[in-house]
Amino acid sequence: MTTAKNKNRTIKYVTASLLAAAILIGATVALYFWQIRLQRPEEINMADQLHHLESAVHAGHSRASESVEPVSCESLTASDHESPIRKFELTAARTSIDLDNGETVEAWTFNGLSPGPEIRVTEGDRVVVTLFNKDIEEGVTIHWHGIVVPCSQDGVAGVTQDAVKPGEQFTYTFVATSPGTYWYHSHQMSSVQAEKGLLGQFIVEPKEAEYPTDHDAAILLQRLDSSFLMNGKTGEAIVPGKPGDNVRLRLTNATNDTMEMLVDGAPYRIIALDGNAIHDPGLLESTSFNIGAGQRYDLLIEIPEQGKVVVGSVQEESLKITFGDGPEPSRAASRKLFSFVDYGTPMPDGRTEPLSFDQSFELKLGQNIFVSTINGKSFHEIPPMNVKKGDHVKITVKNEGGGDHPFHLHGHTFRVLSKNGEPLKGSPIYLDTILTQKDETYELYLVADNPGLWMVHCHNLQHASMGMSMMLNYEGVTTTYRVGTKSGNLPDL
Ligand SMILES: [Cu+2]
Repeated sequence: MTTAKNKNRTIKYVTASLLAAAILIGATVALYFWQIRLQRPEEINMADQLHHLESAVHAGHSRASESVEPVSCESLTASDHESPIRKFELTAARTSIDLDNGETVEAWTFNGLSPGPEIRVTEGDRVVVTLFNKDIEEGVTIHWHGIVVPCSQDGVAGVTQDAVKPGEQFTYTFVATSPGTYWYHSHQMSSVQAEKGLLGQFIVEPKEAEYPTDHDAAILLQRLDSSFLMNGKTGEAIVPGKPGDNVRLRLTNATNDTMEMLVDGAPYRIIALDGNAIHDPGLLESTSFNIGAGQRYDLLIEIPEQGKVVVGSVQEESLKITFGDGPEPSRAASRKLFSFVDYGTPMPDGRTEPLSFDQSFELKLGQNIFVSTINGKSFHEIPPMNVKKGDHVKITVKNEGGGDHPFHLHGHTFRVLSKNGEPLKGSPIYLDTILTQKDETYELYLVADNPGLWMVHCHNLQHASMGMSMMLNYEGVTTTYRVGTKSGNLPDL
């Protein structure tokens, strides 16, 4: 009797469990396909998506609408310039790479390398880069991360150009006006192509050095398939130098993760963020810093009389840059975390930002396991931020969870006004990518001085591919290119 009852109960329990599991699996599959559909629309014009709807993100006042002459993104090119021309060629190809840890990776490379060749030019140079695609079937582009280029040269598939297919080529031309540390990567299926290896560093040296520098080393952190690499190595990278030398270390985070970095063996200064100089940067000791995905930190370190300096990753202990000779430094027992809120000093001219803005936008970044959202919407469903040339624009970014969201804007640098309501107290901070962490709010300010169609997205490219990607569009700018499965241009997939 009891056994039959138990059996019955078991059957009921199993049936209920199976039913619950089926519902859960069904919902998961439905959500998955909904997300796939969102990522792969058939055909979208990113210049006029939802222009007819009232912009949900628009929270400020708008100037009286004057009619603006339409102009195509394609026609916005580098102005004629008498600057010296620097030519480069980058060929994208499938390449098998043998790593120093013995693993072989089927990578996608520029000129057979990942990272691709370091491009180093001087402030004011006219840069001409021809991209060839040998055999990447989905097509390739190059986006110049952080460099302010004209719209037609921004390298976003389906917005500023078509993806360059095998056997095709595309030539980028722009003037490197601002010295600093930048990088480049494909912006066709970026979450796939950057991780497959289509990226590299781009350094614009200043005409006149701001700091005495004996060695200038660019170091790129990347993740190639499952391995974390620093300049292509899974282990130690060595920078030359002798005691007393000043080393400028240009660190680029091309991974999707926030990397906490430590400097042991010497005090250091953070002299630039995203290529923008810090005013009056102080010496830091026993201080680590978080470099968000897409960001760059320039450090200045003097090699001590005795001993090594080690710049290492907290999460990936094997990843380190070493310079100097002698005993290994001991790791600081306790450490502070760097914050730009009170680093450096304000500019002596005390320049402040306008008290009123022509446009104000509020962007809430959110995420669940399938979708990443801005104001609850994803990708082309997010109304663009529409601006006019000359607008003073405020963007408030709120991280409402789901992880770190390094927020990246194309075509501009912005100034950080405040963090969690607290105005910045030190040096003015200009960035193109700001690391936002859970529950943080930042107010950003920019002058709309570069007409075009500009992507705004999370630089955890996985999040961008899951929908955390939108546009900042200038009124009147059009594009002949289309995003979607019809054209094959899928910039953030
Ligand atoms: Cu994100």
